[in-house]
Amino acid sequence: MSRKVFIAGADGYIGWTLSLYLSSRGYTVKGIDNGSRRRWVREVGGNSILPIESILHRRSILREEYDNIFNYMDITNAHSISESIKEFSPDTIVHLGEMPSAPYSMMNNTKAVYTHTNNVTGTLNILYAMKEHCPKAHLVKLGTLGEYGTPNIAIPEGSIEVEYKGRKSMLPFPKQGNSWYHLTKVHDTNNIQFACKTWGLKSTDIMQGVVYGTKIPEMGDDERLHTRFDYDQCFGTVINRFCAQAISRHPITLYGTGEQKRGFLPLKDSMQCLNLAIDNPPEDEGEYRVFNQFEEIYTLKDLAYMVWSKAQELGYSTEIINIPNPRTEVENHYYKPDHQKLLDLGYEPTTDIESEIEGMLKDLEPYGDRINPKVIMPDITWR
Ligand code: USQ
Repeated sequence: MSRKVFIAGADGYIGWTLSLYLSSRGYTVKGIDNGSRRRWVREVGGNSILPIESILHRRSILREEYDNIFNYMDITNAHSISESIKEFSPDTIVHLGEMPSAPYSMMNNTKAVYTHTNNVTGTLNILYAMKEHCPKAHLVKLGTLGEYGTPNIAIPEGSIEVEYKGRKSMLPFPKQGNSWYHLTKVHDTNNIQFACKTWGLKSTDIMQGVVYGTKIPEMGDDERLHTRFDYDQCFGTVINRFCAQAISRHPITLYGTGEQKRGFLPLKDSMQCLNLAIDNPPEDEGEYRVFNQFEEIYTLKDLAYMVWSKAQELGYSTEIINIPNPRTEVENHYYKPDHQKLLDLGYEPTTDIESEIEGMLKDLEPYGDRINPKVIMPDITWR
């Protein structure tokens, strides 16, 4: 099925990968990005371990190889977004264009306000552009499993039946985001639900877990197609960081006891799931639905051990250290989000995480000297 897909945030870890994934499958893609991820990472002293092309080169790749579009654009500029969406007239909008780091948002007052302004404004601009120019399109919005926090009950995909004082109602599951960043996603969720109800828009809010991985098969060994791979305390997600630490023989940094549980999925599964959401839009006008998107739940200490032992096998000797948790988060907790809807649509999970980790270590190996050990230890705290 070929669709016209507008991707906001097409230069990011997931955005660039999705642009290639859909382009190689014949979708008509228009990506937009203003390169802010590159600036945020530079600002915190980080860099992508895998070398990546400039936005200009990425633009040429999409145009010359797939006849697709990649424009430089700031999502907080309402006029530009509106005109761009009007001109392209997409049937799907995938919104990945947000500041994605919890620690970055917790740095100080300025960063908290910036994160809220950037994320909430961008989503509102997209909602207004959809209302004006493509009200029948489907918004696939990247939310996060972190919107729910870690409640002591199972987490449904969307609503929960509540009985109170003898009456029952289906209500949105309570959100307890654990950083200013996670809370911006909660605000987006409320705004999107309101827009669907009020204007009849259709949306899938993806509550995605922590993504890991260096590449997808569509990238092959072509360096020009690399997506970024961050490892600093703000923009490196936990498995990616553990692999970078192992490669540079830095101790693997478990925050607190490491008993924390999270939902994880490899980058290629994230692509498969987003593709399923795109190909299977909600049927009804005004429909807002939630997918919990992850493959499996792991404790952090099990992951640290998996990375440590694969690294040992490959000749990288390192150690696992427990450091005082810089975040305020529950460490020993129940965690059971439902995740049936994507499986019902045909999602086939990658189940061999250890092979994935081995592949990541091997992919990173040639670029190990690009790692700056000074940006690995965390110094941003929640308190
Ligand atoms: N952690 C460590 N050691 C590290 C880094 C992190 O133990 O060196 C721990 C954290 O304390 C946390 C867990 O690993 O308990 C996950 O941390 P993370 O930085 O990988 O993930 P998080 O801050 O939750 O955010 C990431 C993405 C975000 C996405 C979210 C999905 O940056 O954009 O929304 O994963 S979820 O975690 O399910 O909310």
